[in-house]
Parts: sequence; C-alpha cells; structure tokens
Amino acid sequence: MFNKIKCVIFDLDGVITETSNQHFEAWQAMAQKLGITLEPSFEEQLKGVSRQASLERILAYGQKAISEEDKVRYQAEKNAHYQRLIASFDERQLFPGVDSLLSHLKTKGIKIALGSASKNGPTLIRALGIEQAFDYVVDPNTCASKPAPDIFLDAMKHFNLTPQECLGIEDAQAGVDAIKRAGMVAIGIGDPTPLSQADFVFPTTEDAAQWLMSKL
Ligand code: B16
Ligand code: MG
Repeated sequence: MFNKIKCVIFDLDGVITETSNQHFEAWQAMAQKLGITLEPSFEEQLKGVSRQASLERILAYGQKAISEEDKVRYQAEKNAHYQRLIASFDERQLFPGVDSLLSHLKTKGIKIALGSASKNGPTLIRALGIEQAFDYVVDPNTCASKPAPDIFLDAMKHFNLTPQECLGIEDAQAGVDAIKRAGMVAIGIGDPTPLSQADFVFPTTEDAAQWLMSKL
C-alpha cells in the first residue's frame, strides 16, 4: 500500500494548521446580521465545506432565503472578516510534525500537493513559511467541492499518477469521503467516528507524521 505512494495531498485547515475557529467566528458574526445564531456544535458541519456551500448550510439552518446578490455580498464580508482574523498567522501556527513530514517526503522524492477547499490556502502556506515545500497547489475555484473527489484528482492528474500512487490527509468527513471517492489512501486526523471511511485515523497531525515517516 505505501511503497507505491508517489504523492501526498495535504488538506489545510485541521491538518497543517487550525483555522476553523477563525472561519466559525466570521460565520457567526455574518449569521448574526441575518438574525441567525450559530451554536458551537454547528462548527463541525462547516469543516472542509466551501465558502458558498457553508453559506447555504447556514441559511438552511436558519431557514432564511436571501437574494443571489446578497449571498455574494455576505460571502465577501465573511471572507474579509476571516482574513483580518488570520492576518497575524506565522510559523508559530504550523502544527507540530508538518515540517518534518514535508522534509521527509522531499528526501524520498515524493510529490507534495495542497488540496484545500480554501481560496485563502496560498496566503496561509506563505504565512506559515512552508510555501516552498509544495510542488503543486490545487485551485479550488476550478474543482467541485468536497466530498466530490475533484480536488484530489486534480493533483493526481497534475503529476500524471494513478489513485493508488496518491495519499490524502484530511480532518473533515467531507474531505475523507473525497479522498476515498478518488480511490486514494486516506489518512484521517481527529475524532475517528466521523472519519470512519479513512484507512487510518490519528488524533493529531504529529502522530500521523511520525507514523507516515516510518511507512513512506
Ligand atoms: P475559504 P480545508 C476549508 O479548509 C475550511 O475547513 C472550511 O471551513 C472553509 O469554508 C473552506 O476551507 C473554504 O475556505 O472561505 O477560505 O475559501 O479544510 O479544505 O483546508
Ligand atoms: Mg480541513
């Protein structure tokens, strides 16, 4: 299973760093303007879900209908708020284990890709000081959202590989489902219950990194 792997595709939020608090804080503020109160338990439902799909989930939850024009405006407002919240991100926000795993993969000649749903992904990897490690960054604007496999398949096609040669690392159920739909090896990070489709699940990225370095 592991001796074939030629590419590792990393999710960002929840795998490389934690931005879900900032995403949720910005969504809560936006929802409040529409008279919708988002309970903390709702945060899980937005992980790995694109900006547009997140807004749709919030509107459905609050049973609100707004115009397409307002949807665009609210998404822009949420994103501007989110960007203010991550403006101070630097190397200190990088999860333990990421740096050593990236170096290990480089040494082994294994390609490294970013497969995040976030349009802020390139800004974040630059702020975290790991931009140079990535051989390819998937543009989520050109791919269907997770749980569709498109983001992972895009990276695979870029390197001209087969699904069996790719491994994805994800913290969200939608993301793990996307990796499995792509036919790749899926490593889950976090609570194993929602990640039951993953081939292996570890509590933290650091645990996964240590284990993967012994396998790849
Ligand atoms: P943006 P990931 C996802 O990141 C987040 O988990 C999700 O909460 C967010 O809505 C999505 O990115 C889109 O982010 O608004 O910055 O484009 O886990 O796929 O790295
Ligand atoms: Mg994630």
